[in-house]
Amino acid sequence: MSEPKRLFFAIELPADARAQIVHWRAAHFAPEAGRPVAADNLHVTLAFLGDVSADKQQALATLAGRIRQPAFTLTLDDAGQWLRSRVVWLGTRQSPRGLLQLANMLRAQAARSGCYQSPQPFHPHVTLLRDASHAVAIPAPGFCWSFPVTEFTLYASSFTRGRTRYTPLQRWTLSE
Ligand code: 2AM
Repeated sequence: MSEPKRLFFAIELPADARAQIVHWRAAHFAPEAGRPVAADNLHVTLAFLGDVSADKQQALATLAGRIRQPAFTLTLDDAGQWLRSRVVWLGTRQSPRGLLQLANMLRAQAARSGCYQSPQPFHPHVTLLRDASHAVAIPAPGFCWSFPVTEFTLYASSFTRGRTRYTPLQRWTLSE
């Protein structure tokens, strides 16, 4: 039997947005502010699933395939720091309704399938820095990345040779 995989549903960021965000991050945060998340790993988590068996992965994928949701535009125009989890994040001042509906649906399916879901409300974000244990200055408003979200992705998270890697396993298209 195969080992369980650590899985999560997320929104991928377009490559040009990732490149611009990484550039902006380097310009605005000192190296000691925290550990930068690799450009390839920048994403918005929709639902964290934890360690999942192959059978449960299949069941969750089938449920995800039943979701009928319209595409939406995501605008990343907010940033902040959570000292408790020691992350600096990029977020959105106005969450599109489609994003909240999609996350709610995936989180409900995950909960019903027995994946623990945090009682904390969903706060869509892109983690930019980890281990940010000291308060950092957040850049003044004015930054903005906006892109259409036309699909969502099931990712596997692995940790090998000291590096976290997120591997896309499967994608589902949102209706136009
Ligand atoms: P984070 O970026 O805010 O740390 C893969 O680990 C993704 O799942 C990350 O985006 C991470 O969020 C999120 N994640 C990890 N553990 C989680 C948990 N227990 N509850 C919710 N999200 C989690």
